[in-house]
Amino acid sequence: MQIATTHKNCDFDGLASAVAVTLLYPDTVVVVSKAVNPNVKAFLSMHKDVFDIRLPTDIDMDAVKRLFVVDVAQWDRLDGLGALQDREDLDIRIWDHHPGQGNIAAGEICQEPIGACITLLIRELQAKNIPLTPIQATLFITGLYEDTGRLTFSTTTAEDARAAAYLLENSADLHIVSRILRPAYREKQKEILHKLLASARRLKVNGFSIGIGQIEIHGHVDSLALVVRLIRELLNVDAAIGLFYNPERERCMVIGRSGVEELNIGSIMRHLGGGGHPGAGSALMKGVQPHAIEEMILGLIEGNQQASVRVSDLMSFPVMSVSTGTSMAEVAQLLREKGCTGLPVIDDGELKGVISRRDFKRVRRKNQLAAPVKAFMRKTVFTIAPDKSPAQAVGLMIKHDIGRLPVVEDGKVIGIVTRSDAMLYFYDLLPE
Ligand SMILES: [Mn+2]
Repeated sequence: MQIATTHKNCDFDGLASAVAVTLLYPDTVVVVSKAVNPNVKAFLSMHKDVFDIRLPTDIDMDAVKRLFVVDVAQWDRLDGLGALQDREDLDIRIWDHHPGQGNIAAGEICQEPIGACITLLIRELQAKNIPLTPIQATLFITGLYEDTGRLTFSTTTAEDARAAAYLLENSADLHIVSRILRPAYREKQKEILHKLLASARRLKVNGFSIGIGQIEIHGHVDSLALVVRLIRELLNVDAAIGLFYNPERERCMVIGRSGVEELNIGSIMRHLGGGGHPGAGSALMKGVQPHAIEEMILGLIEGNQQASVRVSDLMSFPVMSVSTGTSMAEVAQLLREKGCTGLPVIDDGELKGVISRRDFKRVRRKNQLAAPVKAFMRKTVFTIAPDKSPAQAVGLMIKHDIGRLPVVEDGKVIGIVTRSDAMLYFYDLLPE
């Protein structure tokens, strides 16, 4: 007997991937634990006759010769399959999109960073030309859309988008997808959202806007991640973090969502013993008070830029500059020659102002071109320190509507960062 299974709290990507395995390997039985996400539960109860899904307790574990694991590679995230863990004769094959995670020793493993696990299986289904029914294609695209935020999460790859195209060609029904993926927002979630919103603080940490809140919850509540996602949208912050503390059990569920690539929630949650993707993650902490957890998280976000790119990595240097006595005619020539839109004005290493192309609008008469730059430069200059993040540089440029920021250290201009430097960085074109 061969079975295909996925992580507990099965989501659509896990379910879709397990069902896809049965197309690649007929006579495989899909085994899903009782703990499934609420919308998966609703889907399964509607599609009872279409998909034959069994519980671990329905399976004679001794009869299992082959185990397919999808969307996970970790024994303790499987439910009710502990009996298989020490079986040496078991043939195991894994598909997963969480590289570097997991402890299941498999004969064959496909573990790649990609938006959804189902994409890895569609690759094989497509290569083998295995036909899909519209219902299968719809389930698969539901998993793909759920894990990629309908192809918007930063973890989405071109292959995910091609997989979506393939499923649409195979009659995946997007009306049904929208109904299935409708958020599980009910009375309980509304109550929690209101409480969390009331408790949430909006902070600026390391250049990121963060919404963080903590509330007590009693007993089990599902779809907390949905509440955190809504908080992020309502507060319009780069990342939202919800702490759900259960005082009776001294447990705190920490859930985070990030909308910016530079703030990796998954890595923060791994520091707390949990896990996740750059955009979404969670950790369950025991015996730690929520205010202490909150401090840890803010500390991690504060240190987040430590290993990543800083303004000093994108800035240009040495800085081309003019002095206050340089004539406007010379400045104009320099701007033309160098193809830049502005220059800092520096006397003896001291920043005096900035002159840019648009300041030439104030040059009305030709003879004004003989005047020194001092008369036309902007004297209020915004600068940035080299250890700030690119996000902070862009924030300043947007706020003050400026195209360049001199980078200043110990009172000296050591470089300049421009809007196009920042754009190149955000579009990942930073030279290696
Ligand atoms: Mn997944």
